[in-house]
Amino acid sequence: MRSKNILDIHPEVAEALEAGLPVVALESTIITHGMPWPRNNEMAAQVEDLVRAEGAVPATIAVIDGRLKVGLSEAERVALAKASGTMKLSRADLAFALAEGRSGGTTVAATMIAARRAGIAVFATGGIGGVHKGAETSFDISADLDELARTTVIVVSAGPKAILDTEKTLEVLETRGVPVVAYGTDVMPAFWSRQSPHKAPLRLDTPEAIARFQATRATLGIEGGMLIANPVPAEDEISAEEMAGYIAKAQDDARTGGVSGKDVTPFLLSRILELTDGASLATNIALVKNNARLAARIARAIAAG
Ligand code: PSU
Ligand code: MN
Repeated sequence: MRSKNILDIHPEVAEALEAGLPVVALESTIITHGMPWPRNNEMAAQVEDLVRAEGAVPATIAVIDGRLKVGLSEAERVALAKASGTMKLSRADLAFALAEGRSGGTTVAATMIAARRAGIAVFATGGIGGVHKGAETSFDISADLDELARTTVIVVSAGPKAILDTEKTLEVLETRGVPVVAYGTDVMPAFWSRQSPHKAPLRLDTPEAIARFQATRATLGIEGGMLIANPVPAEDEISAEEMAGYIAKAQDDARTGGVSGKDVTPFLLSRILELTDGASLATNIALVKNNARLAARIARAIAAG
């Protein structure tokens, strides 16, 4: 699966993969488009440290000057976090950025493609993209959902972002055969909040059980990813009722401003940050850390398995 000429695998990551040690992939659209400087860089550094503290090697994935990086040096991470005009890369344009020598943050979809190629089984993010509210007219459905259906990587998230239509997102995932596993709860979490109104399709309570489930799928010859929905810690959550008002206002502003395509998610996230006076960003950072911790434990369970 590994192809050294297209991937720039950081030596620390390459050694860990060679030795069968636990590795956790991390995305970079959250750095380039999801959070403002310098919090994005602080978050990325803290998440990497946390993965190390849990006994796994972090591999932040991004495209820098046409090279697909699996694991960044500190200087590369800082430059990416500071840069403006970087692309937001998904399945459609990952290869474009490589062919054209561009730089960009990789979304969940593009990070999964690179992780799979590198031989990394587990990936931590904040929230996946999904079916947007109003998708029945806008057709705005994230490529993350199709990627989950086809690429065998375990994705640890805090549930679909609450700016999405959770019910429709769950329907699409079910149709495409993607297992959605809530961690330690029967209820689907909703990113900034621990609870959505929806029951989780599946529930597991330990990293070992998640590793066993994915191994059993592989034994059956079932390809594709799995979505783990890990609720944000109680002390960091913002209640769904409180978020609903901010989300509706941000969506209104997006509509009025004619925001479309790949700009929708970054616009909504930054507008919600303003409306909540920064509280949504603190919660976003807390939930990414929480997901990185669980991803490291799953990677360890797989490596031990
Ligand atoms: N989660 C966050 N912040 C983000 C994203 C997720 O907390 O910025 C990014 C992810 O990279 C995800 C992308 O893949 O948003 C989805 O974008 P879209 O809806 O355009 O597919
Ligand atoms: Mn979209």
